[in-house]
Amino acid sequence: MDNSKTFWLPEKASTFVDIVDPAFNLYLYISYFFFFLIIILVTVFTIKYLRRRPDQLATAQITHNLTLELGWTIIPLIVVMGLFFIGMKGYLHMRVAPAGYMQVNVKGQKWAWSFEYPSGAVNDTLVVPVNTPVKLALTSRDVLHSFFIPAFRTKADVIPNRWHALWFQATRTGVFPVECTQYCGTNHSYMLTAVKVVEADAYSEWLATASDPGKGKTPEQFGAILYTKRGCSACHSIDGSKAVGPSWKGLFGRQENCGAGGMVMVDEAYIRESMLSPTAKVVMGYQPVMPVFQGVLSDREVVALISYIKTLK
Ligand code: HEC
Ligand SMILES: [Cu+2]
Repeated sequence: MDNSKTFWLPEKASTFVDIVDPAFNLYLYISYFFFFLIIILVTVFTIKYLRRRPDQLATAQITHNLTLELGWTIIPLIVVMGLFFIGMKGYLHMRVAPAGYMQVNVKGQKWAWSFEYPSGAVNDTLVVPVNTPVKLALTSRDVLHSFFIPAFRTKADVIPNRWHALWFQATRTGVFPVECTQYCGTNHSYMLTAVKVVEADAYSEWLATASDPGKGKTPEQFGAILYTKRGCSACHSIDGSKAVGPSWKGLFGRQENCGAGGMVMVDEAYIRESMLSPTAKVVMGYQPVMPVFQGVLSDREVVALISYIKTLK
């Protein structure tokens, strides 16, 4: 099978391709048919019924024609009902995950995704085994996002205080892009990640390491991993450049102007507070947009992040 993208459709990598692509092509061909039919008729009638001389008689005014009216009501109705049936069948299939699926919880936040596995593993890309039904339960920590995997032909809105589900079964290994398709703020267009589809053994191996990411690492090394895995990198640079949030370079020991909160000396307690209740002290010149990490980061992760920030001189 040719899995590459076509002019209209992205590359193919899930079982839904067999449902979505034929339906899409059918709608497309019907649209082509009527598009060209209308263009041709408009052209032909324009030429045929053009009033060439001022004294030429206008065509008779026809006000009713029962046969025509029934025709243009009943034929489109049959076409549209057919399309509805095809669409509904595919939709129902794509909504209900088959028995024996594995579940991953997905959280959207400005402007990163985190994937939480039943084993406790947390990752910033989605890793799944090939040829296995996977159900995603999606929710958002802040605003409306949307989770779209073009190569799998599946998408769901990601809404705060609510869980949405989608499922898929990947048909081949590879790395496929994931996009956010609801405008969610400044860095919406960078809210990208990927699904990595791997063989079953590679998946078990990955899951074992991912379930214990701090294993054999110093807190500093673990913190560096969390910086990207927990999405901090979406808003904080480590090279001194200003982003949505202040850079972490030289943060530890700096005097920070927190407006009404006064001048604050950045120490372990302050960094901890910044993660767990970001609005307690908001740094001057920044918006209070940082997600709350209370109940999200474990104590060990908080310590690791603090240790990492301390190394960024
Ligand atoms: C959506 C953007 C965003 C994300 C994601 C984010 N932050 Fe922030 N962060 C901010 C902003 C904006 C500020 C400054 C305003 C404030 O103090 O709340 C800030 C402030 C901070 C501060 C205080 C910095 C200073 O100069 O005083 C720390 C520490 C911090 N964040 C840590 C983290 C950690 C750790 C993570 C990841 C687990 C993270 N942030 C994820 C936006 C973000
Ligand atoms: Cu988004």
